[in-house]
Amino acid sequence: MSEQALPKTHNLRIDGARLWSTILETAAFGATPAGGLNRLTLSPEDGQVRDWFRAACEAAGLEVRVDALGTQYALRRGRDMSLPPVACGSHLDTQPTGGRFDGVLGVLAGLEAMRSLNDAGIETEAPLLLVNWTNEEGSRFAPAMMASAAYAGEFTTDEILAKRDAAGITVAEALDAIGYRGDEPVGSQKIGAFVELHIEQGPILEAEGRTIGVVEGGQGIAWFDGSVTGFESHAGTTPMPRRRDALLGLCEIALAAERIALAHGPSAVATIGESVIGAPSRNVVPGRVAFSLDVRDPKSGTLDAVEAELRAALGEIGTRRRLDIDLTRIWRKEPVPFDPGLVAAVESAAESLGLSRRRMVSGAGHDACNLAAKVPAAMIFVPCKDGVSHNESESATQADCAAGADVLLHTLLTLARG
Ligand code: HGY
Ligand code: MN
Ligand code: MN
Ligand code: MN
Repeated sequence: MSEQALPKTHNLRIDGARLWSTILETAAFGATPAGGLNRLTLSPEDGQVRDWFRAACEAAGLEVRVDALGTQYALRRGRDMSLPPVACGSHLDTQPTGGRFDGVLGVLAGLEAMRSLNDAGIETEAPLLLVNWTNEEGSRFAPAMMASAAYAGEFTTDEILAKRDAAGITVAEALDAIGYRGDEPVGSQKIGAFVELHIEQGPILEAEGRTIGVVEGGQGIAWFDGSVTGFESHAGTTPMPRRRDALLGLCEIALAAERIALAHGPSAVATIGESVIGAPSRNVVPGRVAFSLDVRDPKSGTLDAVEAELRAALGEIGTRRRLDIDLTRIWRKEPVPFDPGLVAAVESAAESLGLSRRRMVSGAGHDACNLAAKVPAAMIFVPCKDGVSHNESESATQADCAAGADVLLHTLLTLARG
């Protein structure tokens, strides 16, 4: 296409230094001494970053609304307000040992795209929308991607408001505590399409020296709550063969989960991320243990097979060790394909920017994986150092963040006809 035929936005780029400074500025809310973030959903720190986000959006001329689960929607008007907005965004909540980029990059790159359009005086045909989804991480309140799941109709608002954290606090109480229980009904905000920029949280892009991941979908996820019940007894007087040690039972369960995931490798993964001994005491043989289990694979059939094989293993462990073992599935997210048209729009944006790229499936869950059930959705990945995430050392380069934000900007321009 000749230069004069190119759309006037062809050479538009975001301001990478400004994007980077917002990432550093918001990293102050919930900063940990190790340089990461501990900004659990609906915590005071989450409230602070939400306040920052609202002020920054309003300063950029966006109209900010909040729904009944605290999700923030920042609208940039378009020429034709009868069209459903083209949306971007992600989440600002983090894991307890989280990093500065997981979720944050998608939200702040969306803000940077809006600011860059303002600077260039560009108005799009369709309105644009920037979203900060409540509780993507699922660390404090299960399941993960909770608010976008409610938006997509997987849960009712009341079901989510009643969820409790480990301290027994409900989502409703936590929202009220930070003043983010909005009046907009969940799902009332129209969205015509949703594009989420995110760090890959895995090693592929970095290993292949590529800048952009054109994400075709998300893998399946199954979450379980488990318990092992044995018998508390004296650590000094109970002979080893007579013990019904719940913790040793859990150790065997963990090793069985690893063995079964490896047998369905290389894609299947299984993680016991939480375990609690009931009434812990250094001189009592543990009688009760509670644990969580996270199983993932790109194929539903493999999720089923891993669960079935694990249940068989638990039966054998329980019989041999005289333990009662319960495993309850509390959440299942099927593998989800993104919209081929949107995936192609992401790919051609990356191509027009001359960025190295490859198609891939997301190993992590994302809000886009829920939106995809309701509207066309797609994702853009950029590399993170050593593929590390959900770790305080998580890091990405300013150049890669800027490249991802440029792909987001040009994908939004294509979809909203800037
Ligand atoms: O669990 C996930 O995949 C997401 O990071 N919350
Ligand atoms: Mn995330
Ligand atoms: Mn995460
Ligand atoms: Mn996400």
